Amino acid sequence: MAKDLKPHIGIFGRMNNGKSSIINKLTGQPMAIVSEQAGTTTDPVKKSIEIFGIGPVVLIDTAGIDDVSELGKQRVEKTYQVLKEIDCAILVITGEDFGEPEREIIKEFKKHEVPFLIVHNKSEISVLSENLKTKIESECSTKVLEFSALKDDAKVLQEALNKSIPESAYKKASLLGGIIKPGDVVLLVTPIDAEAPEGRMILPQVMAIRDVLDNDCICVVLKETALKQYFESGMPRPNLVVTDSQVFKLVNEIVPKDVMLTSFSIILARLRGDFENYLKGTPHLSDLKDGDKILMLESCTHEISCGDIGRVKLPNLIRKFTGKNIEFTYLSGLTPIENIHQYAMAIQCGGCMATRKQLINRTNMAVENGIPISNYGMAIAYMNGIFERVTRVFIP
Ligand SMILES: Nc1nc2c(ncn2[C@@H]2O[C@H](COP(=O)(O)OP(=O)(O)OP(=O)(O)O)[C@@H](O)[C@H]2O)c(=O)[nH]1
Ligand SMILES: [Mg+2]
Repeated sequence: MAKDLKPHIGIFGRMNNGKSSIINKLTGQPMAIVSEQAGTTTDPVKKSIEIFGIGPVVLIDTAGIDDVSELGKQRVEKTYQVLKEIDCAILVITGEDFGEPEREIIKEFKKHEVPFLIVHNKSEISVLSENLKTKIESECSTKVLEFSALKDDAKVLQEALNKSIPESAYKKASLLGGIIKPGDVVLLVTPIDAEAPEGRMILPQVMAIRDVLDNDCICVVLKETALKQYFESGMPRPNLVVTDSQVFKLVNEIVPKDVMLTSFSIILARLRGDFENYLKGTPHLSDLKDGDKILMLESCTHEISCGDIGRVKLPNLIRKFTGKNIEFTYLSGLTPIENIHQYAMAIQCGGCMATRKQLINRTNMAVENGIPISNYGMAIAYMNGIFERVTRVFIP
């Protein structure tokens, strides 16, 4: 979780522009390999560091965007992958070189909504001509910062960087943020059955308890068997009830209709992924036809828990729910999605090993092509008939 709190900053530009030197300058330590040889940095390199005036960040050094050799093309591809996980970018240029490679990457920054700053490095040799500077600044709607990794103090760059990092990069992802307020009573219904781990709670429950406390609310944790008693014995009325999906039916009956009710799977989906589009896409499960294909996007590699849900339980449930002959294709990690139009729907796993940004980028291709998306937890909630009530609290 802590990882989400650190802004991720990528550094891009042509080979030999001084990208690695700038990283070293920002960190104040020789962290990245610098050499006069073009193509020194080959793979994206992540460094978790503290920048004066900004705090802890993750800096990502990349290979040059102008490497046209066969191997170079693969490196450039990896460099472009970095765009999917950063909050902010530095584009390094030198001399009077501003052309196709720069325009191409700027187009991607814009597509991924990554704020960027342009640094003209090696400026102790030559500054950018006024003409080109004006052209770049108007074309990119951003200022060009003159800098020399060799001679200048890092401060000017740190200040510019600080302004470019969006607030969202620091924001702690909150499971219940925005729907509860300080002082609220939040009731968590956590069944303890044979599948529950010995002597402890499962991760989503622990995360929810912590989140309720972080939001300065009062947390009540009980089993479904104690729920009726809770409501009948004059205990404080909860502002929100979060339940395990397995016992939804019972909880739905006991919790008064005017009390907000949701499930652990839904709040997790909201934390990790494109929740708005999951909300819109999930009901399409009811429109599936014989022969439709569903793309299952797996972002983690735990074979046992997620694998079983995604490869066995969920497909069985979908076939049973729709009564149709549905085909499933599985894609794991960051494997590129090919021919998205062949799919009637895409369903993303819970993504507990991925960041929200990675997941959103993963499902974006489907969204852009008008393919409905859902996620494991939301699809299960929908097919269990609880979708409407557990998502109502999130619909403005
Ligand atoms: N004169 C001058 N030289 C610089 C400056 N910054 C970096 N250099 C030199 O430029 C060369 C390339 O620097 P790197 O930091 O390795 O450049 P890079 O962009 O990481 O290069 P690749 O990893 O090969 O893509 C080295 O010889 C650096 O010493 C600068 O501000 N002024
Ligand atoms: Mg380098």
